[in-house]
Amino acid sequence: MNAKVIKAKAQSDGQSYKSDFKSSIIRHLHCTLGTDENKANNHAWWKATCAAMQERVLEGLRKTQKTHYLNDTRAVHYFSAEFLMGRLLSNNLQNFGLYDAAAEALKELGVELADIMEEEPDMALGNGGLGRLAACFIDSLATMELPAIGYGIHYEHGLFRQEIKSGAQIERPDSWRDFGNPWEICRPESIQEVSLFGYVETKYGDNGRIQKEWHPGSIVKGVPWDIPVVGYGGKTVNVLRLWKSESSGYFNWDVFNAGGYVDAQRENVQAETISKVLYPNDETEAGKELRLIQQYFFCSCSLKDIIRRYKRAHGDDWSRFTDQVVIQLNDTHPAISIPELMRILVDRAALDWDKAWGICTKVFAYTNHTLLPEALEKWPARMLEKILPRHLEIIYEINHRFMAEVDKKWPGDTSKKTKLSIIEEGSEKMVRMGHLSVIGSFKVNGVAEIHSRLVKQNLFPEFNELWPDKLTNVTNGITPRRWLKACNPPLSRLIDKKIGENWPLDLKKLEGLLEYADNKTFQKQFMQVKQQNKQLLADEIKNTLNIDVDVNAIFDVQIKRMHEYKRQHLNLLHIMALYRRILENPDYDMHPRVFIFGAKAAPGYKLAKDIIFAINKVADKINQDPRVKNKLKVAFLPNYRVSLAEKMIPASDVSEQISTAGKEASGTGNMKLALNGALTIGTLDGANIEIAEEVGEDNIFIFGLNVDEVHELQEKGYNPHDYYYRDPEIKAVLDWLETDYFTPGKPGALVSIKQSLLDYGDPYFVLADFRAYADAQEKVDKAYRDKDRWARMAIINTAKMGKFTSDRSIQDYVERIWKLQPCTVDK
Ligand code: C3B
Repeated sequence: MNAKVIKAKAQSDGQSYKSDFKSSIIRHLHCTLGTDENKANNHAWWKATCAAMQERVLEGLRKTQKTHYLNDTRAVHYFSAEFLMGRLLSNNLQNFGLYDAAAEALKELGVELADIMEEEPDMALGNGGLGRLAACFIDSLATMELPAIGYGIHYEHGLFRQEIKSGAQIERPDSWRDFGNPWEICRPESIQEVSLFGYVETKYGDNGRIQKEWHPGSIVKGVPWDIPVVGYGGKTVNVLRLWKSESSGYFNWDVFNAGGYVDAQRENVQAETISKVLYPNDETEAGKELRLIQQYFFCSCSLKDIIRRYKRAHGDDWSRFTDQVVIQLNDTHPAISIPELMRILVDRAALDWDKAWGICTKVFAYTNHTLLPEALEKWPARMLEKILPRHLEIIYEINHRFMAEVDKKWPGDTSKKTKLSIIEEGSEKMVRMGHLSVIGSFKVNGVAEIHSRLVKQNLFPEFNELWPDKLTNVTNGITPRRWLKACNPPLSRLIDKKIGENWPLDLKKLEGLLEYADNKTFQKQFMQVKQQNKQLLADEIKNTLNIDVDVNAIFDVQIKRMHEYKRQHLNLLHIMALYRRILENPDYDMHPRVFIFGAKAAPGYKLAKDIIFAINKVADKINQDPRVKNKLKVAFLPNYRVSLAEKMIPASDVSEQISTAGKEASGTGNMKLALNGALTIGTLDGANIEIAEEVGEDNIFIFGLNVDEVHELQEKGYNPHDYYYRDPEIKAVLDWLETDYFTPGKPGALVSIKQSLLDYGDPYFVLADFRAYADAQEKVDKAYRDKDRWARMAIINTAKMGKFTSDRSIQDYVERIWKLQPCTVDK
C-alpha cells in the first residue's frame, strides 16, 4: 500500500474514528481511570487517550500474531539488552494515520493533543545509540511487514534522569512506570524459569554416554511484558517482549544444608533486583556480577520462549528450527545465548554435540558496535563458574573444538591460538564474549563501511582469514517516521507538497527535492520552517535555562553521550577560543552563534562529568558577559533523551560529529540531523564518511585527521605538548582552564581537562585536530552568511539522506543475513 492509499484509508477511517475515539476516551476516563471530563488533568487525558489508541493497537497485534501463526513464518528475534523507545503515543497515532483525527477529537473535548503528549514519560530502557538503533529497527521491521520480535529486559528504572546543580551532573532515578504504563501488557501465561548458581553433576547414562546435570542454587521467574510495535500503515503490529524478574518462591533444597533457610530467603529478595535498573555505562563493560545475571536472565527467558513457540508448531522435531528461527545478537550483551542454546539442545533435548552446534551456528548472527577496548566484554572465568557453571563447561568445549580447527588451518602456530582462543590467559582467566559471538554466529556485521573494514582488519583479522564470508557490513539507519514525519511536522508538510507523501516509506524519494535546491521560493520556505523550529527550541531554552537566544543566530548542536572520544571538549575549547577572540577584539567578525549541548555522562566517568561541569561554567560566564554582545551563547540542556532530541534536531543548523577518526563506529544522530536539514561539521569517521559521499563534499564540512593519519601519528609518537607550545591559541585556552576565571574563587576546578590533554597524552587527539576544526568552523560561519548557499546546502542534505532510512538497513539484514519474507496482515 502506498502513502496515498494509506492516507485515503486513514481519512475515511479518520471520520468514523474521530467519533469512536471521542467516546472511547470518555469511556476510559470513566471506567479505566475513574474520573470524568471535568476533573481530569492532562495526565488522565493522556492515559485515556493511550487506552483508546491501545484498543486499535491490540486488535492489530492479535491479527498479526494469528496471521504469523497460520503462515508458520520464519521470524527474526532481535536480542538486545537495550531498547530506547522514547514516547509512543504520537508514534502510534502517526503510524496508524490517525494523528489528525485524534487531535480533532481531543480538540472537540477541549484538550490539546500536543499538551497531553508532554505527559508521557520516555521509555528510556537504553543508554544511547545502540539502544535507539534497536528501537528504529523494530519500527522498520513492523513497517516492512516482517515477522519479528524484540527481546529485552523490563527495567524498573531506565537510564537515570540528569539534573544539573551548580553546573554539575546529578543522577536521579528514572521512573517511567511509576503511575503505570498504558502500553504494556503482562503475559503471565508465558512465564519462564531461569536457573542460576549451583553445581554440575557428571553422570553416566544407560548407553554409557556422559551426561551433565546442572543443580542450580536458585531459580528466578521471568515474567514477560509486551509492548506492541506498530508499523507505519498500521497493518503489522509486532511485539517487544521485555522480561521482568520475580522470585520463583521455589528452591532446589538439596543445595542448601540445614540452616540455609535464611540465605534462601535472601536469594528470593535478590531475584527482584535482576531487572531493577539499567546499567548506565555507555561503551564500558562494568564486569559486575549482576550485569552478567541480567544478560543471562533475558537470554534464557527469550530462548525458552522461542522454543516453546516452535514446539507448539513442530513438536520435538528440531529439523526445521533453523528454517524458522534467526536470532540477531545486538552487541555481545546477549552472547551468553550461544552456550545457553547449546545447553538446552545437548543437556535437555539430548541432541549430540555436533548436531546442536550445527543448529546454533545457523541461528545466531552478531552485530559489533564498537572497537573501543573498554567496551569489548570479558567475564572472569571464575565469575561464570560461580553463576553459570554448566555454561562455562560448554564454553570450554566450544573453545576446545575450535582450537582444533585453528590448528588445522595454522598447524603448530600457538600465537594464533592465543589470539583466537575464547579464553584469555593471564593473572585472571577471562572469557572473551566477542570471540564467542564470532565463533557461534553465521554472520558478523559492523555498522558502517569504515567500521566494518576496521573490524575485519584490526579487531578480528584472523577470524576473517578463517571465514572470509562471515564478516560483513550493514550501515546503520534511522526511522524517518519518528525522525522527520513525527518530530518535524512543518518540514514534513512542505515535503509532502513538493514530492508527495510516499517518502516515509521510500526515503530515496526525497531526492525529488533536489530540483528545488536552487529555487528561491522553496529555499525561503525551507528556511522559514527551520526558523519556526528554532523559535520552539529557543522557547524551550528560555523555559529550562532562562537564557535568551536569537533565532537568527546559527544553532550549533552537539547531542550524544558524553565521552572523550566524541570530543565535546574539542567543541568547548573552540568556544573558549571564540570568546577570547571577542574579548581581544570587540569587533571580531562572526555571525552570532548558539552552541547547544545535550549529553549524559556515565555516573562513574569522572572526566566526562568534569567536561559537563566545564561546559556549564564556561556557558555561565559567556552568557552573562555584556562584552560578547550576544555573538556567542552556550546552552547545556539537561536530561538529554529521545523526546528532547525530537525538539532539538528539527531546530539545528549545524550538526557536530567530531569524534576521533576510527572511534565512532557509525553514529546515528548524524543522520537524524542531516535529514532535518542541518549541515555536518565532522571528521572522516563512522557514517560521516557515507553521509559525505551522499551529499557531496561541497555540502558538508569535513576536517581533521583521517583513520590512517591518526594511526600514523600514533606510531610516530604523538606529543600534545608540541601543539600546546606551537599554537598560542591552544596554549591560551588550556591555561585559561587553570585559572579561576570560569569558577570564581575556585582555581583549578577545570584543570582535569587540561591534564588529560597534556599530562595524560591526549588519547583522542584533541589538540592535533584543534586547528583544522577551528578553520572548518570559520568556513561554517562564512557559508551561513550566504543565505542562499546555506539554504541550498541544507535542502541537499535532506534530499540525500534516503540511504539512511532504517528500512534500508533492515532490507540489507534481510538479504545478507536473515533471509526473511514479509507476511501481509489484513487490516
Ligand atoms: C553505539 C556506537 O557508539 C555508535 O557509533 C553506533 O552508531 C551505535 O552504537 C549503533 O550502532 N554504541 C553504543 O551506543 N553502545 C555500545 N556499547 C557500543 C556502541
